[in-house]
Amino acid sequence: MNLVANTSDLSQRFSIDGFVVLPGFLSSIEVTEVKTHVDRFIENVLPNMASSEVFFEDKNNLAALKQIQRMGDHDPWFHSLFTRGRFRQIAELLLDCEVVPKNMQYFNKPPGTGQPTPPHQDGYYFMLDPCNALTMWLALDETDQENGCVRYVRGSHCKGMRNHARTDTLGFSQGIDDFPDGQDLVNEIAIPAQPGDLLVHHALTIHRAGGNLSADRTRKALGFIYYSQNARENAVAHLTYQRKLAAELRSQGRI
Ligand SMILES: O=C(O)CCC(=O)C(=O)O
Repeated sequence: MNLVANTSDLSQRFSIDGFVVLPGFLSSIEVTEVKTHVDRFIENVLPNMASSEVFFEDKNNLAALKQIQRMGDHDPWFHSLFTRGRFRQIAELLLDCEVVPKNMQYFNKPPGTGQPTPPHQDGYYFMLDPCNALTMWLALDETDQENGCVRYVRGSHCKGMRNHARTDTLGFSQGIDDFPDGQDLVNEIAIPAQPGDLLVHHALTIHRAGGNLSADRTRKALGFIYYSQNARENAVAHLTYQRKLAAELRSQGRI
């Protein structure tokens, strides 16, 4: 991709739509390299992580792994991918300032069991003031409506924060409680993706994803969360919520 030639167009589309898609952001060789490191991480690093950072659709089944938190904090290769180079460069371009790399995540929806991602705005989880942040979503598999591609509500980032309420979805504990309202579905767009495509959305953009209805197709992706350096996090409220949630999930035997 020619980053320099496309920068003003990208920024404009991001500010109007609340998301942008960068097809082929990584080459197939680069995707293979990332996937090799994901496999290495799962084999060598994941076994030493706290259960509050690793989620399974069925915690007795490694093939049902659905989410890993803070990969960059646990592994130098992912730390470097997250904090240097092209991903951070795009975040700084779209937020138009220096950024704080906050959380790098792995997402999978295992075939058959991968649950839908509830409609939400990431900013509700982030607890920022102002809510200036973005999430990148890097496809590692071919993704479509059958295996649960991401769906964005175009322009929703301009309409403020919606009410959220507790969900039963592991890894996405809050969802918009009145979704869909009148215009949500009209403005919603499903984004099929190829391995290496990068989707980027603003922290106020409403998004969700279907479950994985396929018999044998995984739906693997990496998420990169960057905050604007001008956004202040309510760190105490955030930590308190995370601890309460982890205690609840542990007492239910879900993590
Ligand atoms: O992978 C998914 O299903 C959704 C990811 C998501 O909601 C996010 O990256 O903010």
